[in-house]
Amino acid sequence: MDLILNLMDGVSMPAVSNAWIDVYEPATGAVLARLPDSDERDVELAYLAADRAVAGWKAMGREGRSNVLLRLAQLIEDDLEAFAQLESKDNGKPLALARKVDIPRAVANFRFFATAILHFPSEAHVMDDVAVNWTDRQPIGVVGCISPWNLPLYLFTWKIAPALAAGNCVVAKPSEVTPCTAHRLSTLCARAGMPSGVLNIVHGLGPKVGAAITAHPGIPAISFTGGTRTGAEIARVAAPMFKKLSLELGGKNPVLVFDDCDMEEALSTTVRSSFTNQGQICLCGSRILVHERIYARFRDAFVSRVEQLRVGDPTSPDSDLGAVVSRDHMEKVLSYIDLARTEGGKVLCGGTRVQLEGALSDGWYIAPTVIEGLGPQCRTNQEEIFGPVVTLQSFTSDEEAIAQANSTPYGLAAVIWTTDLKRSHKVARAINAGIVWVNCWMVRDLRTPFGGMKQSGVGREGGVDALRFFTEAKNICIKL
Ligand code: TXE
Repeated sequence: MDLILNLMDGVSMPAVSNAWIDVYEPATGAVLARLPDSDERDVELAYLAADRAVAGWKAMGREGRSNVLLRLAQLIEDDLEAFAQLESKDNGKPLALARKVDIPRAVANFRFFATAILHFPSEAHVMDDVAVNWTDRQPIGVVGCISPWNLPLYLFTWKIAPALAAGNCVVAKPSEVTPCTAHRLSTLCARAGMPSGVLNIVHGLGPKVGAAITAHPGIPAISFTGGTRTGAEIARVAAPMFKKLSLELGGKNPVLVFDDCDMEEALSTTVRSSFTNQGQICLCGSRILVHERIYARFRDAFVSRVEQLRVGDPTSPDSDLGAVVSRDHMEKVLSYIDLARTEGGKVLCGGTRVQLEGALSDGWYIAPTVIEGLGPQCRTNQEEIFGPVVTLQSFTSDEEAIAQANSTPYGLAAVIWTTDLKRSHKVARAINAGIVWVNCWMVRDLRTPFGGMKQSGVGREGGVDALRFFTEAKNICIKL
């Protein structure tokens, strides 16, 4: 049984309570590891270690910090296969996906911000012969990074890389559901030359450890990715403390398929945008809106492709979908499929738990599910399901498609399929979402602002947006 340990001031250690929480393997339902059941005492120890390390880490300078993060990236890349196997085991996602996306992207996150910090500009504003202003961007100090279970190492590093590059020290909390790769990363920090206390990882439950980080008076900035409800709770605590907040929350993303689209491209990509990572990516497209002229053709072709998808052993190269992340989440997703039926939806394929054989018989698998016959305002089309479940709806005009796309409390991402350039500009600008893809999905340039509006979050990650979040801007005005 693997023991996950906290990283405290450069030392791997259990929680002060010496209590433990079980971590499960979604593919089999078996206990995979045990996790420290940390609490506010561990958060305080982590904060003190980070606070002690701030001056030294800042004094290393951008180049010094960049070299540490580049070495860490290389150590992860050298160990990619082990990280990928661990991520797949911990999250239930196909091993092929962890190998191709999750771990390479964690490496890219460190490399991107290790170099971005070297080019991070300050501005100057010259007031004729009166004065010159320059913007001094200093690290905040100790920052909190709280991450979810769907892309564990990918999103954990998406936060800590810019925080560290900018010169902050970090108190981080990965999801208690998928702690394994963050723990493996913690064993590489010293080898990368990262001084003790620069990165501290406190494992445990959100309402205990995450809440303690959020409420800690010495941690003035919190970067969070997770559910909208949790984001609201974090904001409730942090707002009266005037903390800086970056909240990357849920989504209910529309895919708009116009009748002039490249049908083959739209079909093959929409299968991916619906079911990659078992639909557990906040950027997945869960509401597919199709022009009525091509609705039947698209629906029939889409369903027949979805029926070909194989749900199976995450370690098998033949599996397109693995297991969803937990029993609770499986039951939540299945309850939404029941709700869809109750609301009058017609399940065109999937709609059930998948029972595998042998050691996998207790795993948490759901068949990729396509539902039609529901209106835009029903709960199934308003609430985030965050599993392998999509709905199909039709529209008759650009205006109706835009109205449907904008008809939920979320505003994270959207996909538009059309070959009409003018329409793509018009519709993309009319959709209330932070990220809009046209004729593609999940094409990501790390320099771009990443995040959503409405109940999908506050603030943007990525590129200079992340470096500006993790620094304080000071305007210094000097008389000429
Ligand atoms: O979220 P939770 P989950 C969304 C996705 C889905 C959810 C899945 O759409 O809705 O996140 O992640 C900690 N104070 N996104 O279920 O429960 C918890 O321990 C402080 C959107 O994990 O919110 C975990 O570490 N922390 C996103 C983390 O918060 C608390 C991409 C997230 O847990 C806490 C990925 C509390 N009171 C998922 N309670 C995007 N937009 O990019 C829990 N936590």
